[in-house]
Amino acid sequence: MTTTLKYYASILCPYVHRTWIAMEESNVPREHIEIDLHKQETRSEWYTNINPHQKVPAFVLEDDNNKLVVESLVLLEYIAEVYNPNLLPQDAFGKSQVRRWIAFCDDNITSYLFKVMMAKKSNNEEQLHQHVSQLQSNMKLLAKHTHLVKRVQETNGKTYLYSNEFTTLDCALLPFLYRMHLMFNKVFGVTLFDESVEELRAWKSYLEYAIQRPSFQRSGQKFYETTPFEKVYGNNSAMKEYAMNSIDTFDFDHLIVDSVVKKYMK
Ligand SMILES: N[C@@H](CCC(=O)N[C@@H](CS)C(=O)NCC(=O)O)C(=O)O
Repeated sequence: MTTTLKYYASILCPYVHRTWIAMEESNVPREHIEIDLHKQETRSEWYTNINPHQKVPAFVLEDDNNKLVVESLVLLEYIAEVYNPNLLPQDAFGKSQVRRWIAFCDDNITSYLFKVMMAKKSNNEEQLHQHVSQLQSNMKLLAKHTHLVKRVQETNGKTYLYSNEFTTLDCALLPFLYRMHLMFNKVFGVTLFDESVEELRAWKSYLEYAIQRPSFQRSGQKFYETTPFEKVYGNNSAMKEYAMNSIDTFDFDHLIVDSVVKKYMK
């Protein structure tokens, strides 16, 4: 098993967030190297030499000839296989279903964060509402197939997306669902979780429950519990820009919303 893993990350990035949640779930020992996305550090010569794809997240396996592992969904599989098999169901059918719904979410849910943002940026309200309604239909479909409404009722809201166990599907989707929830309310002025639709109520309940998980907190608002504040702050111009120069002033939601608005919508 790899003991020295270099983790190239950025607190702003939802793809990184997927892997950070899984790392916290699995207590993966690592060296965190924060990449400054606002300064396009992924395109720098030094980073390109490490990762020619010029993206975060990335793992470099120091004990294994500095091998490079990239792509957030591949990294989730890697973490599950090397560190934490409990992130996937134990049976082959269960594993196949988690992977199936991850693929579904990538095409039919997570992509809507960017679609809605682009519609808002071009002031196309009609397209924005079409995207929201298509997204809600896709969410209803997933809820139907995973029996989310029934499980939420049976467990009093203590359930996850595929089953009552937390899986890589939750790691893959939560960063995007959370950002959508924040952006839709604060920036787009639309309600994602329409209370009159039972499947969307179940989704809301799922999000509220899942984000209380320590792994979600420790990869977001409370990241400094496991990753030294200076590590992330030192190299992060967005944090400095929004004056989050201490743990007391750090506000994850504010950082996410403002940096997304600044980068994509101005
Ligand atoms: N498909 C990649 C996407 C990763 C990605 O797009 N990361 C962004 C930050 S959120 C990035 O590194 N962008 C830098 C750039 O494009 O130069 C994954 O799932 O890991």
